[in-house]
Amino acid sequence: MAILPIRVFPDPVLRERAKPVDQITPELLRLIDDMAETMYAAPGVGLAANQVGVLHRVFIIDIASEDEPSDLHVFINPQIVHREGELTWNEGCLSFPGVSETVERSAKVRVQALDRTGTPFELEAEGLLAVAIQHENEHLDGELMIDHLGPVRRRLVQRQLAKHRSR
Ligand code: GNR
Ligand code: NI
Repeated sequence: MAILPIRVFPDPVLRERAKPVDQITPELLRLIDDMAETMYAAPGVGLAANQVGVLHRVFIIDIASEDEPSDLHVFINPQIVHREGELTWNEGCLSFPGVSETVERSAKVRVQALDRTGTPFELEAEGLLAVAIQHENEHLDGELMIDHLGPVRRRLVQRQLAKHRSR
């Protein structure tokens, strides 16, 4: 396994749309393992393939806290098929180091995807898991946390990023 470099805004690959996976190959499984190692090392609660420069529709999430056993969810070709309610959450993103911003999301989502064996599953999520699913799913469409912010907050994020870079 390997820790992959995480692409940071404004890397153009973060604005690309990832392509559906049509076959689960050993290379894809290796990518998923490397993404997991990268996410745990960061550490982060989720990671989308775009963030390591690969344009496949794959993301992973683990929202288990440090004192709990790891609980890795792998989503291949995910689709959010139902949304309910609204919430706001203070989000971070590994592609925006040093930044956290409050974002409005759906409170509950139902998502369909394939797991790492290619088996379809459906998951209903709320709270942080629901937020992470929406955040990661947007990465696959080239959408980012800052797209949810108004112009003032967005400017502030640019400044925080610049500050973080020169630290
Ligand atoms: O590590 C992460 N934490 C997080 C916190 C609140 C909402 C979303 C996230 S996702 C983020 C990792 C990341 O950038 N995934 O794309
Ligand atoms: Ni992110």
